[in-house]
Amino acid sequence: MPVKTTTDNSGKVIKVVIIDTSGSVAVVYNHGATITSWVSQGKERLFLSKNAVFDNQKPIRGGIPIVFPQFGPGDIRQHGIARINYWEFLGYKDEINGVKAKFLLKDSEATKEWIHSFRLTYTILLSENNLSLSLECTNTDTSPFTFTTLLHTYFRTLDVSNVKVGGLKNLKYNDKVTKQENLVEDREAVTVSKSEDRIYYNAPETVIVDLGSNERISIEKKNFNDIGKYDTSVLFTITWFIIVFWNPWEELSKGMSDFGDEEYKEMVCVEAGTVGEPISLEPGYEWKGEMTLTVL
Ligand code: TA6
Repeated sequence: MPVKTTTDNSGKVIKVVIIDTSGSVAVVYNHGATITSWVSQGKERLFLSKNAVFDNQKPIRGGIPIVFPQFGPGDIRQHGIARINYWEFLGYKDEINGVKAKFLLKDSEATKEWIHSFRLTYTILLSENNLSLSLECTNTDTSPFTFTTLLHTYFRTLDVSNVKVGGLKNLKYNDKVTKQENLVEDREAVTVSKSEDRIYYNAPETVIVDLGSNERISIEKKNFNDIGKYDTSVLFTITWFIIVFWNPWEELSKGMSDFGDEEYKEMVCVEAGTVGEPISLEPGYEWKGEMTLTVL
């Protein structure tokens, strides 16, 4: 059985376990449709804090939270409403290239913090070495809206001092720790030895995350920076492809109740999204962004 679901007393699907024939497993909590585990080739690839809270109030600390419709602080809560709301499980399909599961978040009383009408469809395709994630946002409102979105991936590492992220050299970035902007990365491999919070702009198609212990994962974007307008109702706007690089390090993580002591040594966030230029969507139009994680 490629998908196992857990329901609450009211019959609501609250957890979905997706299993590929190769033995890869992805676990999705419908609290934010957050992938909390991705086991590929027998190894857990994502970090999940031992203090993560599953109370349907706080976002889950770890896995792949969905940031939508706002990256960071702003008019609504930090990182938006998608990662703290219940998503409907739309079902799955056992396909040749893996198992595909779909989830849906629509505007409701629970999302009214963001005033717009929208549909957000999340498609997870799990296969032997890959986890492909696709977000489609449709403006079901009567007026245009803008949004930013990002997949806030927490990668697991045995030792953060061995992490090297390749593919960011020569990119412009803003450093949210030092508050410096328009810097240019000059390293072939970006490493972590202190609190880091950087936004790299106009990232390449593929970024390689070397997690040490011979574990490397590529982040391949598709459509996150689509340009042009198709002759259907699909508008692929010109968007920035961003990589956010974050590790709170010791001091900041100590201030987070859902971050265990020393856990900062076991994770690095390398996040794909479009948080530079907000995406503007006309009524009836749809935006789509895709990311594929591949174990190399
Ligand atoms: O992605 C990096 C970041 O924006 C950091 O600034 C930090 O706030 C992190 O996200 C975690 O945010 P959260 O709201 O999940 O604690």
